[in-house]
Amino acid sequence: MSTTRHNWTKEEILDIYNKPLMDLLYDAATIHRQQHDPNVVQVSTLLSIKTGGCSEDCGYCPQAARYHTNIEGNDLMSVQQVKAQALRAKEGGSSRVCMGAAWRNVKDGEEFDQVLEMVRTINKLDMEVCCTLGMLTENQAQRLAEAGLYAYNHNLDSSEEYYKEVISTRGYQDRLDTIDNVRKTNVTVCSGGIIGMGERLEDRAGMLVALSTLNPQPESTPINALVAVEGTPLEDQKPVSIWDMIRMVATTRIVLPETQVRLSAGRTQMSREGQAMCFFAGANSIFAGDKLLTTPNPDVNEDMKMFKLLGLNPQKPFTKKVQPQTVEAVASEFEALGEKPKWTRPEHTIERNEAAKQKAKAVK
Ligand code: SAM
Ligand code: DTB
Ligand code: SF4
Repeated sequence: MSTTRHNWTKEEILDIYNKPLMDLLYDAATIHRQQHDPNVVQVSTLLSIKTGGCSEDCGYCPQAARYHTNIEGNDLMSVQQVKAQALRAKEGGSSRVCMGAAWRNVKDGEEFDQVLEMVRTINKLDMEVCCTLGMLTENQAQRLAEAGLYAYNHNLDSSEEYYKEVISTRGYQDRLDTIDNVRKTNVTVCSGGIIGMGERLEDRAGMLVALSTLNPQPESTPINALVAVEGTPLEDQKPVSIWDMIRMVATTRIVLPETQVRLSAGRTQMSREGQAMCFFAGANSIFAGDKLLTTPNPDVNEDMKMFKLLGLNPQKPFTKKVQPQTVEAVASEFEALGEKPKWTRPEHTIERNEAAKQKAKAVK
């Protein structure tokens, strides 16, 4: 049985990543089978509950207000809209709903109260509820936990070094602090990253060092292939090769043996054969739904056909951890603190982000 280590070095991880592919696949699949049922894949449905207009400058993101992308922005969805979508997702075989908001951080007030009600509503449908809302204080994490949140997604996205080349409006430590705040509650941590942003292999390994050092390690780890969206600073990045994706998934499986490795953005570019190799290499979760947040994702029916072809079964909700109890708003033991936390704004200059911003100004 493999043991979970928190002291991996970048060199060790690079050695794994660069192994002959057959050795890498065999090692990853062996660990995968020791820790997980290899024929079960968890299905998460993404729902963009508030789209676009974000104040951050993340170089990969079509929802950053400062870049000119072709997305349709939306205010916060209603609880009823979210409930309807969650029911559809449940019928489609999904065990989890992941609600994403284009926010830098959560602010106490009406909108957050509405999100808490969404969490209560979906938990009562007996589905796992995940949120990804940006940075959180400990009090906000507690309130989400009390509403019945199962997971919080907050990605490290790259190595600490390369993060500075992609985002100038917040620092790596802000991400770690939010993850820490989630860890103080009963909510599970979902944290991973993106490959294909122009990073070196050392940065992919560096991100895995950072994730593996977390103790406990994240319960789920999304591996996104960059979707290069026109108008973003990373619009010209070349698509990630399937071999890179397979190597990254396999390495993640070895370094984070207990986590659920999620095939995330970029699946529309992957063949069924490519995805099958990722499942063999240790991926055991997908984002389902015809859309990710703003970009396309494979059709749900096509995914179910792929599951049938490969003999994969969708994971039942609350297989890994018991369902959290929902506390109603009136019975809450927490109050909104209205804190104004000091998340950092390093504001260093990233040339390609500046260029994309200037291009957008010229268009607008
Ligand atoms: N605003 C929150 C935040 O940044 O944490 C939550 C939403 S944000 C869109 C969630 C994650 O989506 C990011 O951390 C990143 O990993 C992923 N993402 C965003 N744009 C992407 C793209 N073009 N390609 C791949 N992944 C992307
Ligand atoms: C994650 O790691 N990937 C998802 C989810 N967590 C929120 C988001 C992918 C977004 C891809 C670009 C888009 O559709 O806007
Ligand atoms: Fe905003 Fe999140 Fe997009 Fe960054 S990744 S611009 S924080 S929505």
